[in-house]
Amino acid sequence: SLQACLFDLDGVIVDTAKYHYLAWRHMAQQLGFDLSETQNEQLKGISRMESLDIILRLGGVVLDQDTKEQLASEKNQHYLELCAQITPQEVLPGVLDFMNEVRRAGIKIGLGSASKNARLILQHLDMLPYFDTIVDGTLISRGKPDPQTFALGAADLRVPAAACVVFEDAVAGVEAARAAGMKAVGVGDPEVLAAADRVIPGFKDFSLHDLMTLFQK
Ligand code: G16
Ligand code: MG
Repeated sequence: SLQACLFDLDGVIVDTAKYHYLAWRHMAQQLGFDLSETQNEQLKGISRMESLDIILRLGGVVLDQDTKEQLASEKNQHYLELCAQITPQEVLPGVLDFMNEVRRAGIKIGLGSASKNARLILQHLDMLPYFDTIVDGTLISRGKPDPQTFALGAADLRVPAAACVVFEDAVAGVEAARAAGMKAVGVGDPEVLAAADRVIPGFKDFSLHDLMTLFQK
């Protein structure tokens, strides 16, 4: 049965995905091409440098390593400026109610984010105390869709993968959860997240009982 809930950060707990998109799009436009929202889907859950490689490929631009690192660092500075005014009010609807219910039921809570800024964002949201473990982009060597992020979270919580449910808004994240042997609940569009075991639109009015019901045959 369920022993841990592992949450992605961007797009699940808070909509920082929109800030990532703004910052990447700005960079692309400076390089002379645009980045569409559809193209941006491919970047969700993907590490910073891998995202940059995908964007440059989309724009047909080839750059040397130094220039790429410079661009990635500028994008991150722009992203952090956009994130600077994040307050606890930006926690997505229903997330805290759901997490409080999960905690009261004795189920552990973990974060599994590709972001190197995850702790900072959680701090802005006053949410650090909710987590029994935090796996972020500073701790992993293989990003999503590799299972490492979620596998590390479960190991730290000493919970078997089969007893974990992962909440993810990204295709790569759903893939990572499935590859880790966990149940994947997609948060967002069922068409985009077709590989998830179940898909919910968000946490508004979503209870632990609803989660249990989702997985009853
Ligand atoms: C997030 C975003 C990705 C972003 C990645 C790295 O992952 O979804 O778009 O590229 O983190 O972020 P940073 O540049 O802050 O290290 P997640 O897993 O929280 O959705
Ligand atoms: Mg995400």
